[in-house]
Amino acid sequence: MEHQKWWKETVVYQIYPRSYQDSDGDGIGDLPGVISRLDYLAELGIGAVWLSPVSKSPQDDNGYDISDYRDIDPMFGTLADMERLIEEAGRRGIKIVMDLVLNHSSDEHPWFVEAKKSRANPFHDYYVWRDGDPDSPPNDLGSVFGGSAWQYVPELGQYYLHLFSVKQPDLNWENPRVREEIYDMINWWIDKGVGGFRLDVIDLIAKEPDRKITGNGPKLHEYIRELSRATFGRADLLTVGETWGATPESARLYSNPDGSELSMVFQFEHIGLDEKEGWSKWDLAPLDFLKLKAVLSKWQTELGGKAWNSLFWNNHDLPRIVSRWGDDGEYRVQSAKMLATLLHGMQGTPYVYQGEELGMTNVRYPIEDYRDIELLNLYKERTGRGYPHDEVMASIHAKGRDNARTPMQWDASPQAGFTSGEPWIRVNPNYSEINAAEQLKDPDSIFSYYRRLIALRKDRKAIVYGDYELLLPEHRDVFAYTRRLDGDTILVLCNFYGAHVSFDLPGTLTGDRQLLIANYADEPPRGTLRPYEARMYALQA
Ligand code: TEU
Repeated sequence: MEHQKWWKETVVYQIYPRSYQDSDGDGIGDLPGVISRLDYLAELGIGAVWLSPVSKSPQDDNGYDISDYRDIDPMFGTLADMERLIEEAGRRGIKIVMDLVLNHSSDEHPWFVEAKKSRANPFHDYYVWRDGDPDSPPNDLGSVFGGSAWQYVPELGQYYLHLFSVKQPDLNWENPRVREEIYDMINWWIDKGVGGFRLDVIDLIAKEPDRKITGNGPKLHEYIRELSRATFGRADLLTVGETWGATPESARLYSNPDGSELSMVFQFEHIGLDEKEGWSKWDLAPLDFLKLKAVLSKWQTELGGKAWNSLFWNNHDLPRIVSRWGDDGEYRVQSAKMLATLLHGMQGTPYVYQGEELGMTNVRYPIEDYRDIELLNLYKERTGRGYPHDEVMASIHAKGRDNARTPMQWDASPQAGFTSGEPWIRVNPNYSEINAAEQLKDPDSIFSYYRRLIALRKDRKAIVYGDYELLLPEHRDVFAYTRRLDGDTILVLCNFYGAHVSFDLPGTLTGDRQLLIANYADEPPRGTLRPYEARMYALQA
């Protein structure tokens, strides 16, 4: 059986602080706001909160551009608020997982301010510089947010590398002093009692820009092992790396059970399955369902016993899953519950992104109402290149990151109870129907369903540690699998679409069974499922 670990048995809830709860009426969520919602989180039953960055930042990329790693941005509160959050959460059995942005800093970080002063400055080498002429960048490496990844600084006659915005210069991990500074900072946070870290784009830190290698550089695992040894390796923390380029092979290194690297990584192979192959996330294609089954199952079996999966549909960069692969119209409630069952039944640590537990949906705003730098750059770039406005908006409505960033829908009062002021981004107009206050009272709500799913993990070890096996790989509507541990067999049956379906299970799985959870009140005839129906059973041995 798998090594037992607290972070395998828990469910993590991601909070995007600027959109969670505002406490002071400035329209931006903050730490006292999060503290005021800890009882809600305790009721849901989660064991850890991953907090998107709250460090000091000019907010060019909503906090993923950090100018002081050891202080809290005044918009979110103070260091004392952060300490209070760690303590108050701890009292409710919830650990705080911080977001570490180690690939780049803000250009307003004192290191970069110094680095830009001269080539001889002791901080110059903290970043990645190349000589060049004003109109010929070192090469054609592109930024994830559009345009060149190189920015010219005339006073130095040099370019610096920024894989994200120009205000996010890449740190130079080849410089041992950079690594030491980072380790000191992480240890400082560990001593404050955080429960773990999510490591932003950690697979980019070992880039070799001259060879146009960005992800998975040759020294990547060496750096991560050093990082772990110098910091979190000494404590029993949850560490999760964001790795867009992970493969099952590399994940077995990142998440080696010997503890030399990280607890687990976020892999994104399933996330790209509704894009035109070889294009970008904005170039839409219908989801290939058979491939989704194959990809998720491959990760289950290839990591089983050798590494540990993270399980997620959503985060602050992704559209809302119920709008994406469920049905946010007629079957919103059923499909949200089905998607939850499918994911939480697998082997790995589930992550719930704020509002997912309410079935919050995507938005369709006019361009003026969006705030995200990636989306706004895309709009400018594509309309500039002659793409029709409607086509660009269709991509934005489907995939824009602001879908996930609209304010949390707490209740039916103005601004969904998120703020008493003007929110930094418009509230989804459906908040009077979809909100936490309604769902807390309703035993059939999506919230109540998540709470039961999360509770189920706590009393069925097979859901946490059991071996996974996919059933019916060729079925075009049904996603079915088993989990087995020491004679306990769990059977998960999900209809991924909105029509009635039938299927045949292998004879060994058709005996007596006990229902653990389902999104319809009564049993369907054996071998059939209703629209978006999900059922989880324990099979009698
Ligand atoms: O995201 C990494 C990243 O590559 C994303 O920008 C992703 O490619 C994009 O959203 C998909 O189009 C991390 C953070 O999660 C993201 O919020 C930050 O903007 C980014 O790093 C830079 O720190």
